[in-house]
Amino acid sequence: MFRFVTAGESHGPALVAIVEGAPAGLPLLAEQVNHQLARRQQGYGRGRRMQIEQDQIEFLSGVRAGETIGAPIAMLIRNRDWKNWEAIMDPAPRAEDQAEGRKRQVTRVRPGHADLTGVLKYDREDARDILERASARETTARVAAGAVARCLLAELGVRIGSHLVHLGGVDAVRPATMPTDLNAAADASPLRTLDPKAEAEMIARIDAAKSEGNTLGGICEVVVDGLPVGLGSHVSWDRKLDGRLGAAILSIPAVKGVEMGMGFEAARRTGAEVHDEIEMAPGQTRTGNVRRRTNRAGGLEGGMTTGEPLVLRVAMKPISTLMRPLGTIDTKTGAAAEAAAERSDVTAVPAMGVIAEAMTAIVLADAMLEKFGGDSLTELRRNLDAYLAHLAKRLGN
Ligand code: EPS
Repeated sequence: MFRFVTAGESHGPALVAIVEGAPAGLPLLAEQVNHQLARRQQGYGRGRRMQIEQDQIEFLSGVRAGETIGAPIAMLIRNRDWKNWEAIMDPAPRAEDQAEGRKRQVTRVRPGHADLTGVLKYDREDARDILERASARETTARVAAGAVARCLLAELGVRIGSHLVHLGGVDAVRPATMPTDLNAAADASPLRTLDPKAEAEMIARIDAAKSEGNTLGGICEVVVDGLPVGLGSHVSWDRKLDGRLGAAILSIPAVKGVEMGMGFEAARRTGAEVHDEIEMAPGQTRTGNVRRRTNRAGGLEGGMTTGEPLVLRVAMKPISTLMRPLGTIDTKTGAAAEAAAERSDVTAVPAMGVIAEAMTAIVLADAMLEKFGGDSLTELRRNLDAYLAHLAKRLGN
C-alpha cells in the first residue's frame, strides 16, 4: 500500500508530508521532488505569495544515500512567509493577545471557502483556525508525496503529464498529435496550455479579472502513458480504479468535477459513438497484444486500466477569495458585511494540473503495489516483468 498524510498551516512554520509504502531501493533525490514543487509554483495569475516562497524539501527520514530504505519518508517544506506570521500563528499563547485575542482574526467569512462551515463545525471564533489548513498551500505537501510516487512509476515505465484545456471561458484546441514529452511542452507555457492563440486570450481574461477584483476557474487534462492492463479491479466498488482516481482528484481544493475519457459527453452519444473497437496488436505487451481503435474510455474499462493512455479531465471552480468581496455576515456580530479579502491569486488552474498529476501518481503507485507487491524495487520490477512476459504469450500467440 502506498499512502500519505500531510500536516501544516498556510502561514505556519512548515508543511510536512509523510509517505509510507515506497519499496526499498528506489533512487530518490531531493532535486527530483523540488522540480515538481517548482512546477506547481508556476502559472500566470498567481499572487504575491508565490514570489515569497521557493518550495524545497528536506528529507527527515526514509532515504539514505539517494535511495529509499523502505521506511516512511518524511519531508519538510518550510514556509518562508512564516517570519511575517510568527505572532499570529505562534503555537504558544501570547501575553499581548490577552485583551483582544490574536491579531488578523477573520470573522467576515468568505462565500465558497471552508470558513463558515468550518467555524460552525469545529466551534471556533476565528475563521483563521479553519482557513489556514483549508488553504491550497497544503497541496505543496501533496505534490511532494506525488513526486515520490512518480519516481516509482517512472522506474516501471509509466509517465504522467498534464496540460490546461480551459480557462475562464476560453477553450484551448487540443493538438492533433500530443507532444512526446507533454510536460516539457506544457511547462514552457505560462498557463501550461498547448494552444498559443487561446493562451493569449486567457491571459487577457486573467488581466481583466484581476482589475475587476475577480477570480477564474478552468480545466486541466492529465495523461498517463505506459500503464499495464489490469490495474484496479471490477470485483468490488472500492477496488475500481476510476472510483479511486475520482476520490483522489475530487479531494483537491476547489476541484468540482472529474471526467474519465469522453466523460459527460458519452452520456449524450450512442453506444456506437462511445465504445472503443478492439483489434489485435502483436507485440504491444502492456495492453495484452491488443489495441483500441479509439481511446474514448480514457484507458479505463470495468474499473481497470486497459493499457491505453489514461486520460482524466479535472474542473476547478474560481478561487473564493475575491478582492472585490462578496456579501456575507460577520460571525462575531451577525451583521451583514463584505467578505474578508486576503491577498490571493486570480487563478491557480495551471498549478492544479500539477497537483492532479500528483494525486493521480499516488493512486497509480498504490495500484501498482497492490497488483505486483514487493518490499524492494527489484522485487516489484521482477513481479511486473513476470506479468508482462505472461501477457506477451496470451492473445494471438
Ligand atoms: C491561498 C491563498 C494564497 C495563495 C495560497 C492559497 O496565499 P496567501 O494567503 O499567503 O497569499 O498563494 O497558495 C499558496 C500559498 C501555495 O503555495 O499554493 C488560499 O487561501 O487557498
